[in-house]
Amino acid sequence: METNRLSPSLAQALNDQMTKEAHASQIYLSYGAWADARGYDGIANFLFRHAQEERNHMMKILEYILERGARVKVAAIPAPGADPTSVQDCFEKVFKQEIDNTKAIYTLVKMSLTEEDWASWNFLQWFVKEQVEEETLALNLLDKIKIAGGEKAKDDVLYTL
Ligand code: OFO
Repeated sequence: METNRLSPSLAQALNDQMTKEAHASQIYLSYGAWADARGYDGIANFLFRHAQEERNHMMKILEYILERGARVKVAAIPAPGADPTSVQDCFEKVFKQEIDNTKAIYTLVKMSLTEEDWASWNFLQWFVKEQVEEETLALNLLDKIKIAGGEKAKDDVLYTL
């Protein structure tokens, strides 16, 4: 008897999304380490906490795949890429990362809709909502750095930030 409740393509796409969340976590870890090395403890702390959140997102997807009786395939996580060149660059990269992730979530939602897999569609709505929050958070960071002087922000202002 077939107990797998996910289509092979959706199971694969959800597994890929797990890797994307793990990748996002590594990216935020690397940015956090970069900020900490420059003495921006508050920014580093924010990025480390965000890294943990991305890992939680990965676990949420992993648990869902298992709940639906499909196979979890843990894949290699790509390296995070180059360090930011400034705090402004860091926040821009965070924003871009979240936009890319939103696109990936929307692709999954579309797949679940096409397949009429309403359980997956419902599960994915949590991520749709979460992405609105995360994009807003990233936009707020960009607003703050703009007020602080953007690329010209002085070290004491960045420290306070
Ligand atoms: Fe930054 O968000 Fe995960 O899904």
